[in-house]
Amino acid sequence: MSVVQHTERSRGSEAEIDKQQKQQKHKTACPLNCWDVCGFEVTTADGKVKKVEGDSAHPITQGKICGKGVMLADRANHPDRLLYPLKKVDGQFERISWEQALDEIATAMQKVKKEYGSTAVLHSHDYSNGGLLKNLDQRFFNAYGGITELVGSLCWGAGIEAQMVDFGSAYSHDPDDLKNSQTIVVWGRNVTATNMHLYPYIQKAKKRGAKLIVIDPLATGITRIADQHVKVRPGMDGVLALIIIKKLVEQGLQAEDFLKHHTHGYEEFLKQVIEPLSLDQAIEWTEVPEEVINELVHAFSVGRPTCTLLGLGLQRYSNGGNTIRAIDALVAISGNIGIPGGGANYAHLGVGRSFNTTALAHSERKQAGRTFTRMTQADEVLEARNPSIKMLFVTRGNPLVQVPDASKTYQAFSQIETKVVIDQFMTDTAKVADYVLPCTTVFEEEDIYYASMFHSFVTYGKQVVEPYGEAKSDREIWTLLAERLGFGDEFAYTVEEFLEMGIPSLAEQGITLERLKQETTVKLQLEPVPWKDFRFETPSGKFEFHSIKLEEEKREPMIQLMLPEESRWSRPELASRYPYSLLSIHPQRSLHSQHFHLVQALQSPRIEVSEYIARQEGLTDGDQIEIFNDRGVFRGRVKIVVGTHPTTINVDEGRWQEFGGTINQLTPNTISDVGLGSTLYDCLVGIRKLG
Ligand SMILES: Nc1nc2c(c(=O)[nH]1)N[C@H]1C(S)=C(S)[C@@H](COP(=O)(O)OP(=O)(O)OC[C@H]3O[C@@H](n4cnc5c(=O)[nH]c(N)nc54)[C@H](O)[C@@H]3O)O[C@H]1N2
Ligand SMILES: Nc1nc2c(c(=O)[nH]1)N[C@H]1C(S)=C(S)[C@@H](COP(=O)(O)OP(=O)(O)OC[C@H]3O[C@@H](n4cnc5c(=O)[nH]c(N)nc54)[C@H](O)[C@@H]3O)O[C@H]1N2
Ligand code: SF4
Ligand SMILES: [Mo]
Repeated sequence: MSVVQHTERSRGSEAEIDKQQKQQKHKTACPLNCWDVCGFEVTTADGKVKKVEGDSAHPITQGKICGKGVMLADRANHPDRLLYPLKKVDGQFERISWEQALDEIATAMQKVKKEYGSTAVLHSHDYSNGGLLKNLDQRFFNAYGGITELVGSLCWGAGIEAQMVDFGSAYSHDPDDLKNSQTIVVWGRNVTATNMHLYPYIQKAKKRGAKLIVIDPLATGITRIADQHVKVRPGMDGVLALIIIKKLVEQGLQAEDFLKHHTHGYEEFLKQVIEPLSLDQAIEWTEVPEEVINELVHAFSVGRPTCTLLGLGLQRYSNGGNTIRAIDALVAISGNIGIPGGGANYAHLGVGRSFNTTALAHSERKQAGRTFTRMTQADEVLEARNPSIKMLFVTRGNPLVQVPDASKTYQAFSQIETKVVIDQFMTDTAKVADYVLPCTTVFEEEDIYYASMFHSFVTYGKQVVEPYGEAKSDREIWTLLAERLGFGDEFAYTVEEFLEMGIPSLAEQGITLERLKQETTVKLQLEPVPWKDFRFETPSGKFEFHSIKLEEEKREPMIQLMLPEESRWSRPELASRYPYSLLSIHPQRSLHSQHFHLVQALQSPRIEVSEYIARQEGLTDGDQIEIFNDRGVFRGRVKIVVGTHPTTINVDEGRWQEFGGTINQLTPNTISDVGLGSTLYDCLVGIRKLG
């Protein structure tokens, strides 16, 4: 070996050693708005994130995460990542300094407040990052004087209120409790795509002999392993639940004792809602044959304990609240409430409620206020007077892609004088802004991740790398703006002090910030079998078929048999023009719009049609078509899918303009029956083949 070679070799291995020394592993959490809130193990080197893996010590994650979590490293390191503040000048974005950006934004806010009042500012946000400190946006706007805020939810609004009305709150069983179920009903939850860590629990239960029924118009990963796939017509699940109840009661299979002692309005419910419903009518509406309805009666009664795992898709309809109420009623009447292995598992509010977010929001500082709903924000911006909306902040959201009736949102936002977007990428929403401020990713900030809808673990996430470029955390941006606006004292706290502010109620469970930092992932003490004492949080203390809360609010108190707004029976004329139901479910490989630029396979628009539709319209795979209704049009290539409801189409949501545009050009921006929920899937469309 020559001398040169030798020195090169040793230099190489020194570099290797150097590199390995610099390589470090850290624990943090997935910030994405997902059921699972995984624990991460992150490898860093040279101040960059190198790799994201699942934390093997996290009891739910068990070392496995989905591709969206893995790709967060690519998102952080992406060449298109925003790293400097930008200002639009003559239609083009120019790099400016933070000083300039913050000074100009603060000046504009002062001017707006003085001339029009603080409610001339709108904050349009969603929940794309599940960190506790993300609630500081509210603190900022409250201290500013109170603005126009968004209420309601594109996501789960109708179902949450439905469960509040029926039970007094929304709690789920611990995932481990699935070991006690004889039957599992996955009702509109796309387990393998959206909630992958539920899958092994279901597999285990199946191996043990539990029966799996999936009720979903589409064929998904979980329908593949189901013993029974019920392809209900979209929006008709409430009718399905009611007809199962009718048969169950006719056969005397109801939980008599529970109904007698722990429910309110049962007899009235039977008389008003169940008795008038005919089997033939229910079969026509749901398209579920009688034999299958009989099997479902069996599954909820003889097949007990029956665990119902509700998804959120089935309540994004104009009748969504009553759909969830009808399913809650079925679970209650069949005696599956408060027992191990049972439950109407929709959400898990216990987790969020364990945190003191109101202390972080500091609402006492608010002097004025106005609310728009998330669904109707565009209409309300267009109609707003005294004051009209002069300034817009968008954070933790991409409303131009994710909010229904997208062309209206575009129109409304475009007319607002000053628009500020805080994001990591130049999204479709950022493109219409006047100022775009670059924010850090999960790896560049410290927080506690707590927002699971599925399990009760919370994870402390430390900062594992310095902010990239000039990116700043949302907290820091609010702090710097607050200082300029004269309420810097509201933000004169360290990250640690803010985190402490949000967790005092955890102390009762022996959970302190110190413990969270030490153990990273800690389980909250939540009841694994909710309602086991049959003491409900409703006004009557009982499960309410007839809601006292709704009655007091002068709204319809009884569970209603309701059909979706856009159906052949509700709007025959509309249905004659637009014969197909359009779903726009969550993409498997992207968290809404966040991963489209990272996955090439996602970038060409795809319209999934059933074999029946393909025959009706003379379509073959790859044909270029457009789907349309009165609100808009969407173009893409046909993909024929098997095993789905015959007249249902799906186009995954989240698509950027440059990859074919959002499906929300077609969706309605109306509000659900109960709760302020969206009606995104209550949508009829027609098909046109392109030349
Ligand atoms: N990969 C991935 N995972 C995600 C997300 C993501 O964007 N991508 N988003 C996260 C968020 S914010 C949420 S809210 C959750 C949502 O989690 P899910 O509720 O599981 O997901 P959705 O895509 O909203 O819809 C779920 C299912 O509802 C079905 N469905 C639609 N209409 C009906 C109906 O009328 N009846 C019945 N029975 N079923 C119906 C759809 O066919 C679909 O299979 O997922 C989270 N996880
Ligand atoms: N057609 C149709 N539309 C839907 C749905 C559907 O099923 N069909 N689902 C609805 C549902 S369930 C939901 S939850 C909504 C989701 O709607 P959004 O939350 O608006 O969707 P995302 O694509 O996740 O956009 C989040 C944006 O926040 C940015 N971001 C990420 N982390 C941070 C951060 O820490 N700070 C700041 N400032 N920004 C950050 C991301 O880069 C991204 O651009 O969409 C709804 N829209
Ligand atoms: S998106 Fe969900 S499943 Fe994927 S890593 Fe994050 S929390 Fe886990
Ligand atoms: Mo959501």
